[in-house]
Amino acid sequence: MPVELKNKIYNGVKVCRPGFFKASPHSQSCSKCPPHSYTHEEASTSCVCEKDYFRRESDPPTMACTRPPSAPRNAISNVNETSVFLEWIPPADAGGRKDVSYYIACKKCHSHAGVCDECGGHVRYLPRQIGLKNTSVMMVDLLAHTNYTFEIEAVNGVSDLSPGARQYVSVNVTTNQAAPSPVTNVKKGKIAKNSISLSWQEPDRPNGIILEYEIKYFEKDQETSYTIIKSKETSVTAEGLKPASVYVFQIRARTAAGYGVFSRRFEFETIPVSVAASSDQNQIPIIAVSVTVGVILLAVVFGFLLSGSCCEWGCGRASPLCAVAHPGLMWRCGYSKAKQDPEEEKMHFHNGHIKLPGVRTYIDPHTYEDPNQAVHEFAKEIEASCITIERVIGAGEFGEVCSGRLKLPGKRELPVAIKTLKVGYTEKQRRDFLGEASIMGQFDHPNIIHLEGVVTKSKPVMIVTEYMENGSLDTFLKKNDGQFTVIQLVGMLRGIAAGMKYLSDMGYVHRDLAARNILINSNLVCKVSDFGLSRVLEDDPEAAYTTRGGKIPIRWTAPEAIAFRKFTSASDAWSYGIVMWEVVSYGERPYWEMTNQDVIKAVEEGYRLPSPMDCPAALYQLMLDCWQKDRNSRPKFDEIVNMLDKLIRNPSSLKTLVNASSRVSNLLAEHVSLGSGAYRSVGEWLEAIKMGRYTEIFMENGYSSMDAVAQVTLEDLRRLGVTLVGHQKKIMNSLQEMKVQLVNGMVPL
Ligand code: Q7M
Repeated sequence: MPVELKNKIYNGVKVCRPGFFKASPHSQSCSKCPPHSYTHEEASTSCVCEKDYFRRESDPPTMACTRPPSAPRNAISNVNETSVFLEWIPPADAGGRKDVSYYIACKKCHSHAGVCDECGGHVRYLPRQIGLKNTSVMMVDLLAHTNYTFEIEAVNGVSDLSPGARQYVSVNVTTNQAAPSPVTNVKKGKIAKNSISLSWQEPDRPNGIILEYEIKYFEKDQETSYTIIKSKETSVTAEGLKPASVYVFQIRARTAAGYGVFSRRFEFETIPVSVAASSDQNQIPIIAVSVTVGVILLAVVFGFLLSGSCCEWGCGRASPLCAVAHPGLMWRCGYSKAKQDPEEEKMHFHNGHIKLPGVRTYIDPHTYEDPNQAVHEFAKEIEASCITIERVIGAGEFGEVCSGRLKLPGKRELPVAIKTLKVGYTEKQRRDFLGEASIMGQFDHPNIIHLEGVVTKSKPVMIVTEYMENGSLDTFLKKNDGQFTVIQLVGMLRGIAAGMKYLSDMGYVHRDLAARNILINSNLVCKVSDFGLSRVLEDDPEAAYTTRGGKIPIRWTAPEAIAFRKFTSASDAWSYGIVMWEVVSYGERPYWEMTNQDVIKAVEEGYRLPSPMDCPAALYQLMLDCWQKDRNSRPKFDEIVNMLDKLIRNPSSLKTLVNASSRVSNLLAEHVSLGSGAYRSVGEWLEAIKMGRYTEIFMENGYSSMDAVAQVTLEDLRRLGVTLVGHQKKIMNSLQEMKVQLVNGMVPL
């Protein structure tokens, strides 16, 4: 029955009954109140929204009342230095509207006190902070090494009308190390005929302690020949300039994270000779003397270099000695700043190890005569009373591994992992145990396990590190098979690569990079560590490997390291490729159950692991690049980090997956050896698949072993006279099956 008929008619005008309304007296019919609205009166011109539902002024009265959306879901973050990428999926309930957008609130949190402030105006949001239509955003220009909380709030047209709580999901992240931002404010000081003095302010975001500034200058339009001076101060005087000439200056700062970008160009002009003071008449003899002294100095330093150069030992670009190795360059790059600050550019000698300013190099604790000195050089002594041990989580080579809490005076209590040295240890065991702390203590990077300190003054002796809630990455991935987005997996890999870049920059070769040696925390941040012989209680003893005991983790190790112990950052890059494979396959064992001997042989013959299931083609390509036989062709860790950053910034590049059919053949293609498979001979195999009639033809044509048979193609079968399509299929399918079983380590009995 039509709705209007139920409403009364007075004087020929319809009056709507409760539950119905008529927006205009001219309209003929009454409409039922739209969803989530009601009216208890007759003759209503509109309906009232139910509790917690609203109508915007611009919503027509016929439209349902709506409510604010629920919170966005599954927010994930990816940190790249001081940028954070957030992605989420839309709220489960859009509130009945189509105009859902997102708003990002940013809070900066103090790591120890746990209080947060608004982020302030320095943060940039791409594409914007408010009214985001897409479900992702990037924040740039954050502070380095800072904890941030981002709240992603879903809003719609009626959010403003609702007094209810905001609906958001929050994400905590810690930014990483980053180079300093550019110097922006440069002022000229005293200007003379041959010199210009400058001063500037520290960059807005130093992102660390500024170690020095580099000042580059050149005569305008003569950019190809420039001078660089270095200064620890925020002022400098450039000398030896031509009178009445315009010079262009650019300044950049350096921290432990490296150089920032150069400032914009600042131009200043020296004054003409005529204006300059008359005292300059004495210039010629001064120049003559300086040139003579300069030449003598050069000769001395050159002699020193020839008699035992330090450059091969790895001076960074900041090294003055490397610069003098090229005297031509020295002349232009003249480190004239040495005059201004005799401290700078000096090399520092450190326990007999040469340490260059700004070039952090790992020092092997074994080079210390007294290992106790090494440990106290690199690790903080913690008082045992600051530590509470809570429970045993694993067994180490030297004693138990526990979780607990560390409360240092004036600091917030931290969860920690504690490795203990069991009672009754020998002096060598104590040395080896603490040697580990001397290594870890030299590293400071968000993707390297952080050493809090050591307890050596009381017993038990302990090594205390930060606590990683999710434990080791291989176990964590196995437990959460298939649970992460590709971006989350790439984020994990990015962290591991960043940690490895740091270690390789420090000159440290890991030698046992594997998912079992990566720790993962509750924010899915991965940190490189080295469990050595420690393992989770009740774990399969097979899973533990050691490089310290001289054993080599074959499946993870580059061929040159297995063959002649050539362990380098390039062999670490091979292992990194294996870790990528482990991560994408959620903790699968590389080469499955193949024996170590078979793995070595297969790899030597050119076989590589096939792509894991659902693996983005770009990731598998990167794995294959890491597994190049020629170690110099493998990507360096900085290239790996850059590559992964590109993929993260452009997630659609991860949509192309390695296609299913090429997955297996990648490993096996032409070369698989079926010799160790189920069949001892070609005859036995063909008999088993009821193709015994072809045995003779196979044997006569050189397919006399299972290894040879592995190479057979459909073309070959036709050539051999296997013309029946059914037989071709039977043989090719059987071959493919054997290959798959081999790759999967499931050789049939
Ligand atoms: F940084 C590296 F990678 F370069 C490096 C690290 C080089 C050389 C040595 C080391 N040492 C190292 O990583 N030690 C280490 C210390 C503690 C390794 C792991 C732990 N560890 C944690 N932090 C654990 C943890 C754990 C945690 N849950 O936070 N070891 C365990 C474990 N949990 C051992 C067995 C079971 C659970």
